[in-house]
Amino acid sequence: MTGTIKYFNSEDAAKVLGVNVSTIKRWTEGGALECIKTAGGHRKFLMSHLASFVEKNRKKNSKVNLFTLESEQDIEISYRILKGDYKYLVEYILEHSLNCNREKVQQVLNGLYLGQYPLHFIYDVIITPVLHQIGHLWIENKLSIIQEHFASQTIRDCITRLQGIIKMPQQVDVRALCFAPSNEMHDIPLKMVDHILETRGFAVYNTGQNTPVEKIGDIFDTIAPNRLYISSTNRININELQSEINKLYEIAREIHCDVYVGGRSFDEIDYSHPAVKKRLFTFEEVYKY
Ligand code: B12
Repeated sequence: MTGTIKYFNSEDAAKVLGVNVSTIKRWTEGGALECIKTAGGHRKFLMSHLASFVEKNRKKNSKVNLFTLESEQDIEISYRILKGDYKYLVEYILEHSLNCNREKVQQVLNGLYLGQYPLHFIYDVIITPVLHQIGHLWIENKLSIIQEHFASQTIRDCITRLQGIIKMPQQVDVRALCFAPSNEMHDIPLKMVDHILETRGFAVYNTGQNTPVEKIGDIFDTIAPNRLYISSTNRININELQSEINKLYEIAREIHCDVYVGGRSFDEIDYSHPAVKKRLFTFEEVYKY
């Protein structure tokens, strides 16, 4: 895991340790932080130099910008986040979600958010590719069904916990109902939609997995949502699904509620209804529209 990085320069070391380059220089000159000097006089750092500094100087290191650095691997992750090495981070999350290692997955997600990446970006560029990878591995019989469940549950938990550290804006007067129809167990995309809408200041009502449509009229009366987000991935019984979704479109139209749809079922499900504003394909679009 640590094999590919050979050296950090002073700027990298400063970013990883959360200090200025001048502080890095001072620490190296004072001998507190080891380094290698190149023939041209530049400082180069090995991961082990930063790790042993962190180990010996926990107090000095209190201003770290992403998370507490306690091991070489923490430094590596912090560095990859700062460099935007998404391919590495996707692989890392995949590996640790398959092992149900929530702590490691959470560290990366929190680190990305604290590193100023927008939530929709984290979902589009990191989480979605991880979930797609899990799908590929499963199709290729490289994962057991249990491993697939382990991984998706770990991710589900970690995105929920990430939501706990997100700074919420002031509420605006928009009520959004997030809905997953009957037989729909894929609720991770809907959760991510829900989280993004919260960051827009909307009041969000999420029905969660597998929601029958019959009683939905009551909810529309009580909440009077301005927006309805329908998420559908599973298309086992397409006719039943279409008729459920048609009911939702109709109820929404009656109360002038705008409908947004998302998920791969809409490759087959008709969404050319006057209530439907848009089919959304990315989490960035959920943030934008
Ligand atoms: C995790 C997972 C599960 C988990 C779900 C856990 C959970 N709580 O969500 C479990 C194990 C329960 C599961 C079960 C099943 N699954 Co599954 N699952 C997946 C997996 C690996 C990831 C799904 C996911 O979250 N993707 C991430 C989302 C964000 O990506 P996306 O779906 O491409 O969506 C994009 C956009 O459409 C948009 N979007 C998606 N939804 C929404 C919603 C809104 C409102 C908006 C605005 C946008 C939006 O965001 C994404 C960004 O590009 C996929 C593989 C894959 N390629 O996705 C299979 C996959 C979806 N599953 C599949 C299947 C077949 C099943 C089962 C039938 C398996 C079985 N035989 O039991 C069951 C069905 C259960 C049911 N009744 O729903 C198939 C679906 C094929 C199809 N033709 O529909 C897939 C594609 C795997 C495969 N390649 O065969 N699954």
